[in-house]
Amino acid sequence: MPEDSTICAISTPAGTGGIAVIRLSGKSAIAIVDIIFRSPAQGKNLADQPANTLHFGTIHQDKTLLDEVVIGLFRTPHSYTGEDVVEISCHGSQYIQQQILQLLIDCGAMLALPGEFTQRAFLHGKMDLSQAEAVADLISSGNAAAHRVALNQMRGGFSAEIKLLRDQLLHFITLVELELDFSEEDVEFADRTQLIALSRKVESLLQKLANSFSLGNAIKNGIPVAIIGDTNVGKSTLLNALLNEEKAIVSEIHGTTRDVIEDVVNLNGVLFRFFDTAGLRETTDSIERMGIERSYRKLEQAMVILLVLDLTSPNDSILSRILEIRNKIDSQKLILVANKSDLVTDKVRNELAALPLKSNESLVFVAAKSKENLTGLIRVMQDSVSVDKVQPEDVIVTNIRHYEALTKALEAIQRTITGLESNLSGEFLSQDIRECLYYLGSITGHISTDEVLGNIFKNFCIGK
Ligand SMILES: Nc1nc2c(ncn2[C@@H]2O[C@H](COP(=O)(O)OP(=O)(O)OP(=O)(O)O)[C@@H](O)[C@H]2O)c(=O)[nH]1
Ligand SMILES: [Mg+2]
Repeated sequence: MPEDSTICAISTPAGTGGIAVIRLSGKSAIAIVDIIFRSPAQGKNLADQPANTLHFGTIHQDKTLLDEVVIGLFRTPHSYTGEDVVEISCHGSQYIQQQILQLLIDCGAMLALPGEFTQRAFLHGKMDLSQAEAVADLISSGNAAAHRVALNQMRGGFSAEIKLLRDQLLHFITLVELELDFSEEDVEFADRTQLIALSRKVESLLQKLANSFSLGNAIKNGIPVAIIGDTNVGKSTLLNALLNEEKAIVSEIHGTTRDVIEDVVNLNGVLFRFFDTAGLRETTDSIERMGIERSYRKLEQAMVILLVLDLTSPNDSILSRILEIRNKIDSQKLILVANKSDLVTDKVRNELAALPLKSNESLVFVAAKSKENLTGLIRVMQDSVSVDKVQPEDVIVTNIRHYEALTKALEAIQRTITGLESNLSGEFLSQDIRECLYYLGSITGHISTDEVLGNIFKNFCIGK
């Protein structure tokens, strides 16, 4: 039980830094540290000190001095976990960190499990489940957009949206269930047209949140960009240039790349996930054909498509490829990357530049081999995605668990609407609304099982 035990862990990353922080949480946190801590002020005990204060002193192992430290003192309920919390800032030596940790365990503290500090914060009502999950996202956020979205979620933006939905549904269900209580009298408390309007509002909010997941996922894991085109046009050369690394094999032999090659890179603060694919051509080679099928699959899954064109190829083969790919995509951004600019004259370039483009298309001239105009291409890629336009207050779903719950809640509210429209009895309506409430509750942790909690917190690092 969290109430009984006091946990401890090193909260700073493994390795040697200037300082390290060892954290304790629980009823005996202050008493345990008092055993090993000595203040320069005679007779000073941490137990007598007020909350939110810092104390300089030393830590002793038996009679020998181990380190000079600063102690941060927090008292229940005003701490990260909601319990008494002590943070020991010591020097960064791994030896010192381990010795202090061992001393704390000898004095009765237990080594914390991954995420146990945050789990305790959740159990003590300091944050709901989606906020706790955002802590992990915030720690791992590696770009500006991911940071903004995680911070908003941790501070309760997403929870507030879910609470709003829950409140509306609770109002709804109260009306319907009241009606059930008075079923003998055949009264109708809940005006059906009003209920339909309310359900539609809930439906559209749920839909908006669920739709935000593809952007949320892109922010967290990188915007999926497929590099597509004929064989030998320079797709792998372009991938390597973007990654600034010799990731894929490049050669003048057609059909060099046969499988999808994937890597993530942060370009000017936006995370992109590139997929270099097998070149498109007619082939009798069954392995190559499988590779080409994968290329088309990546084309469907990507948010941005870089269709690489070899400017030295005949004009009509370039055009027919553009037409083919155009017909295969709908809302995705298509960037025509006219490659090998270094090998052609202005006349060739101008011919392609005269091609009328659709609103979701752009044309960029590059020479991947010499990295010419790579910055121009990166700029067009960035402009084509809304990731860096994400505002701090935008609620964007980044977590697959939340997305799945939202989808289930959406299905339930859609059933409710159908039910209302076909005059279904209150009993059945209330079942569907309860289901919708259940899934919303599972996001914030109003409804949770030990199994769900275990799964979420085991992915945290120890010390958080
Ligand atoms: N001159 C010039 N050559 C280039 C350029 N980009 C690529 N190449 C050359 O074109 C050839 C094919 O490049 P790759 O990157 O392997 O082409 P690919 O599209 O990945 O080919 P597949 O994997 O076979 O589909 C290589 O010899 C590259 O050096 C460029 O901008 N200028
Ligand atoms: Mg290749």
